[in-house]
Amino acid sequence: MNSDKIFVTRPYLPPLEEFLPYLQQIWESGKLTNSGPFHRQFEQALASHLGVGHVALFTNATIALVTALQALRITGEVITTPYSFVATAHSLLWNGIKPVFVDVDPETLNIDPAKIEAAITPQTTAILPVHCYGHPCDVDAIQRIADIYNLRVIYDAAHAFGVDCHCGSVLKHGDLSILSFHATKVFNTFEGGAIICPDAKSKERIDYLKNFGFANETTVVATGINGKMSEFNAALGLLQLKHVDRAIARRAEIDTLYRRLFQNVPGIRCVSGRNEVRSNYAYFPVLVEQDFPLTRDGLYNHLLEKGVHARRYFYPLISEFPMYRGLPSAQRQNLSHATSASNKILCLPIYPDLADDEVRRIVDLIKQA
Ligand code: T4K
Repeated sequence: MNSDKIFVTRPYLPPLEEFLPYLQQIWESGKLTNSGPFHRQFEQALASHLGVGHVALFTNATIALVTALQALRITGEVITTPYSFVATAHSLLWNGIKPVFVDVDPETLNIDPAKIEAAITPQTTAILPVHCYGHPCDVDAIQRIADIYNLRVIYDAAHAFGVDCHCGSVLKHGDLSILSFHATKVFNTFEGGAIICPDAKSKERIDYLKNFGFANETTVVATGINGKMSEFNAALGLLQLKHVDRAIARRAEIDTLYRRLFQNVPGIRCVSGRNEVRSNYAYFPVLVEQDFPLTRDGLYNHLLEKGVHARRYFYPLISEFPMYRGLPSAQRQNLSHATSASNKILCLPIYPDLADDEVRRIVDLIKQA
């Protein structure tokens, strides 16, 4: 990777010498995967770090999402947001479920609870919202609707590691929440993910499902998949837990600096969450409004020419991709806020190693555009 370029993110890695003893243990034990000692330790340490009851580790968040839907036996139609990474809706298609897209709130860019009820049909079995950018959804409003219509709620919390809302960890809401530990996330294990489960029984079922459906050596109880996290990834996760609070604190400083530097820059609107008590500063999304001299794509290309690779998360909308665009709910007039945000959004670089001078350079490039 060219070192004078700045990318939207750069994975946080602990000092290599701190990881070597973990590797040595793996080499000595020969236990590489299938719920080994690091896997068990990491599950417990993670649950306590996040303040949640039960954690089932996964090889990535996409397989975790697919498995979560399978675990709850979700069928028919599921209400979700088009404003997300494509894995959110793909997890529905992998389960033979029809996605029904609902527009987002124009401020938070999370699913708008006020629009959910109108999308419910007799086939609806669940809601799959996303805590986009780690900004919590309106979890109370969503739960109220779910309770009235007897729907399950599965949160795609891929961005929401360590985020708290009014009543503690946002991961405690809904029936299940799914985290991603991909290299590009606030907390990474290279690749990885997890399902946050409310009780030991649901964790047990999920653990079977991620291990081909094996309940014991000779009994297969369901058409499970191989979603297990390896000892390598679990060991790295254990070590990363020691560093993550400091990494998030540095992200907070960068977020504050961006917001200060963008005060009085016409046409650049910083996206903010509404419901968080503790944030993780996973992304720094801005909306490039009409009074900015360049279009969003103009600004994206301008930055790219100067060596800054910002990203258009999330453009195109999921509902624009070929496997979704034929759905009635995918029509643009149904998704006007999501469509508008998708055409204006730009996620600027934010990661613990990003220097203040680099943040100033990025903002100067934007001001000069
Ligand atoms: N749900 C939501 C809401 C999600 O956002 C995601 C994933 C998922 C579910 C599924 O989670 P996983 O199954 O992945 O656990 C990235 C990630 O691949 C993806 O995990 C993430 N969301 C999505 C928002 O972003 P790309 O295509 O933008 O990644 P890429 O490779 O272009 O990386 C972005 C930048 O990060 C690069 O320009 C440089 C830097 N980078 C990246 C990698 C992979 C590094 O410096 N080192 C690296 O190893 O999708």
